Amino acid sequence: MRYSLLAGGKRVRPVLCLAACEMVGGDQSLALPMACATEMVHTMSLIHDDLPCMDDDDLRRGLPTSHKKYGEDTAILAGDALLSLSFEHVAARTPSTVSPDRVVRAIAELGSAVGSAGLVAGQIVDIASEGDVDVTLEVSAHDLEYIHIHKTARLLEAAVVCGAILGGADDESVEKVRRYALRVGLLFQVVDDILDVTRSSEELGKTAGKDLASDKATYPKLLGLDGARRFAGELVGQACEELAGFDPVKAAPLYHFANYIATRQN
Ligand code: GRG
Repeated sequence: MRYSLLAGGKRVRPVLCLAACEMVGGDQSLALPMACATEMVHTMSLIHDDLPCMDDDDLRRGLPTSHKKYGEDTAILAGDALLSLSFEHVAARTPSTVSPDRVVRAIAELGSAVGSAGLVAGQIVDIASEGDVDVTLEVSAHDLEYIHIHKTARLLEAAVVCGAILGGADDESVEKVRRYALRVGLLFQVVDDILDVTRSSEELGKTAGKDLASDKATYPKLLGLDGARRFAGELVGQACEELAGFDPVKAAPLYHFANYIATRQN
């Protein structure tokens, strides 16, 4: 559990959680256990995603994957234990100044982002659509968005929404940050797809990268590189619109985060 959790990574989900808590006027200590929990859930999903029965990856965050280092049995159990600890940590460690009602709402948000309407749903559809060459462009774009919303955006959404709930946000503000996070989550993946193409083009010294050549559905493949870039621009604009009603100084971290995701180079 420690090996994978403390291996590094960008810590995007905890940072978003704390930034949302502060944006709505809460002290970041109120959301710190939840911020840690989102990273535990994320890390366990990476451990399971890397297993031989899933993506079968050897490296993660620059180190041998959990199953390469400790064996498949231990890796599965480390993931299970991290998932369990994430919920225990929020329930046991959230400061008692946060009302039990808010803690329970936040726990329900996190649970929904993980299960059959969240990460697991995205992974199932991803596995089912692998190598599916018969899908039309329209269906494929729909599937692609479904996979990204569930595999990536839902947990980012939960991080931001839980930060806001624990920070004391009213219902309207919670829904605004939810829409912000969904746009940013999708943006994260669109930019990932664009970078896959541009990076591999540079590496190969060619105009078409490996993702344009592979069977895997990606945004540049479905919309073209310029279309994917336009889509990314629309998403960042829509995400930032949702922040318009908040104190601009307190909203600055979330505003800049969306722009960072849109312009990141790695
Ligand atoms: C959640 C019960 C449960 C099971 C797991 C395997 C699985 C079901 C889901 C796969 C989820 C997955 C691996 C999604 C990819 C998400 C993603 C964008 C990963 C990369 O995130 P970064 O870039 O990584 O934030 P770092 O290493 O920086 O944290």
